[in-house]
Amino acid sequence: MDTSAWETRLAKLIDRQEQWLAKPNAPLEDDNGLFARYRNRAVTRDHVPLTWRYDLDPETNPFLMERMGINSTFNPGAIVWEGKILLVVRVEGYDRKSFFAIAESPNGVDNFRFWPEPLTIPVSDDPETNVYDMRLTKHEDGWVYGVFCAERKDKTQPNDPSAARADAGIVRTRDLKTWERLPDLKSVPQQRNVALHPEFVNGKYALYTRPADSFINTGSQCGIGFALVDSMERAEIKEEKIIDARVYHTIKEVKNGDGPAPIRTPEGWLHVAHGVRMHAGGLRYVLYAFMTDLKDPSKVIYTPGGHLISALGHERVGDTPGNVFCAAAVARDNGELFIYYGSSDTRVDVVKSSVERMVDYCKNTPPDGLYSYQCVQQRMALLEKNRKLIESGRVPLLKKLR
Ligand code: BGC
Ligand code: BMA
Repeated sequence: MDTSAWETRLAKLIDRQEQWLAKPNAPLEDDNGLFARYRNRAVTRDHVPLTWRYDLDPETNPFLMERMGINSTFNPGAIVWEGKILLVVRVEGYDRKSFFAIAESPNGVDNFRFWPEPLTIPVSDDPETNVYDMRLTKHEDGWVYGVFCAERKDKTQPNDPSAARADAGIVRTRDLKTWERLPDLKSVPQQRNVALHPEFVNGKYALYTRPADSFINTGSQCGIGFALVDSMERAEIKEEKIIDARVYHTIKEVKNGDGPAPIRTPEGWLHVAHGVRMHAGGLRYVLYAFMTDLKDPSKVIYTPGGHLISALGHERVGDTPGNVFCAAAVARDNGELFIYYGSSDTRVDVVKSSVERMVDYCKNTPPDGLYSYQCVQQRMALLEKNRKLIESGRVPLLKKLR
């Protein structure tokens, strides 16, 4: 073992990571009036501490090789905590198993640093093979809940190694350090993408659900559901109603699922969800927004048409090219709103908007016209309105357009 070469390599690894973590982030200029993307990714696998990946003993790791690599960091849940923004990141090892780890940033856009250890949340009596995509909810009952997908091999189909079942795992904490595991959500259909509403509804806990007949296909089940449960300690879905259905030839034809717990705004609950369609290249995941009524959160009031965010540029590159997926959005007291999303199941990206802008977007963007004919009519209406404005001369700069 060449001690000086080993140490030089270690020094380089440490320096390189520190530089990466400390890199300031900045919004890009070319925003769309609704949100701004950022120059750098928020969290990548290179953010993961070296101590989780390398055996740092020169005796047992003379080549200083990365024995236990991290493949990706994505689909976080988020919370504002003591003035900082914390993400519970889905961290996936080279072994394809995910686990959760908290990354903390003072401003929500850069300097995300993982806490010293990953979360070691207790497994249930029937241990899941994989856990992922945790939605965090600061509930009015005083607990912080995490609802995530707990995936197990489907033991009724022993001869098919791909047969699996998705259920909603539930944990809760008061300090984000000690996590109590509660029984999984009891549900006849499979459940992935479940989020807990932050307030009681008619004295009960309210869940946004995503029932599915099988592991990949939702089958006869039709979209984002809403269910009331008496307790989170024995949560069981007895009845769920679909509040946001899948629709033919839209961004949510094949599947959809709610993202983070909705954000309270003066004009309704703001949701960021994902919609999926199928095409020759596979499943395509995009993000969309909708709002529900403040008094009755199961009542959808605004449905801006089309996607809010689809993968662009570097976001298109990764393990599942072209997909974006969201389980995290936070609003700060000053009205700033950050949306965190996994791009191509590879890293965490962030955009900045505001509650005011998102509400304006939801209220004033026409819903999907559903037919090409209607969609071109919507566009013609816009064009006509603009034409009249140009002719009126009210906005002199518009003379440049025809
Ligand atoms: C993967 C998820 C994926 C799901 C359905 C799971 O095994 O870990 O990322 O969403 O399968 O395709
Ligand atoms: C799903 C999700 C995500 C993932 C997405 C795209 O079904 O649960 O974990 O980001 O597929 O692959």
